[in-house]
Amino acid sequence: INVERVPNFLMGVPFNLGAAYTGTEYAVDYLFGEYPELKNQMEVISPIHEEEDLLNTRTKFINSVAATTQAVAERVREVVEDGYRPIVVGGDHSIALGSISGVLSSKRTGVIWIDAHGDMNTPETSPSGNTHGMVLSALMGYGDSRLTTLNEGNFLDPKDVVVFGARDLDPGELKFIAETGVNVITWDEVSNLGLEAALERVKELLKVENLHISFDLDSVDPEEAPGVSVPVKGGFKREEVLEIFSTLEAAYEVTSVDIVELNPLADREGKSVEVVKALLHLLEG
Ligand code: Z70
Ligand code: MN
Ligand code: MN
Ligand code: MN
Repeated sequence: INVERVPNFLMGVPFNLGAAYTGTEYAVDYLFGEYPELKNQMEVISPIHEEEDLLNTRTKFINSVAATTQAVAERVREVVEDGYRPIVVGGDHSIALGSISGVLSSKRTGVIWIDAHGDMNTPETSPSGNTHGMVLSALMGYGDSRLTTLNEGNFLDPKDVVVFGARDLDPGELKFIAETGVNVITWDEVSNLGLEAALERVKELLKVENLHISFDLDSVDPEEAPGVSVPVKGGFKREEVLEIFSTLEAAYEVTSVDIVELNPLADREGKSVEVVKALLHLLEG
């Protein structure tokens, strides 16, 4: 634990238009209900709903996604300048476009993308048209210009990215990975290597000082944490998630974090919100 670390700044973004599913727009209220002290500690960023062309099926709700993530990016930029560490709780994963763009405007940062998915589609390759599946590619400069211009040309270098725990990659994403050289350690690879060795591999791959953790709750085994929009079989155990975060906190300057895709409508027995609480607690150090 780094005792000199800057204080956390908690932000909640109750947004769901990056995904095709209802639920994540209630995540922040749900979290406040389960964890009332948080109400005084977390700033809520209101989503911006723009007019959309609903016949556009390649990049659904893209105007709202662009406007909302822009607002997140601006707020994140400010809190970083003010000396805080932004912890952004969502909301669907499109909000990471805002948080990471906001951080990239002031410093180089590596990104570990902990997710069952790759989120590296483009409008051409996406099987769904949902922008939460296009975020990581947009941060590297690929995709619709309304998403790629947010970071003002401060694109993520594929070498500074590790996708960790993926177990549902689309054909277009596999092609993207091969062409760009993004580092990927799949869920199968983590299982074969063992978590500790897999995290060692992350340290070998990510030679950066600052690290952004973008954590999608669907990376967790749905048997342990079912509160996500599309559960995918397999995934990390709750204890493994905590081990991942503590290892990264010890190895890097973790300068920003996303915790996304909490879907209260699917969170039987409140197991996923417990994971969020445990992570917020761990990040408090
Ligand atoms: C698929 C797509 C996705 C989260 C689903 C799924 C993407 N690859 N991401 N749930 N969090 O539509 O692009
Ligand atoms: Mn995701
Ligand atoms: Mn996912
Ligand atoms: Mn799929």
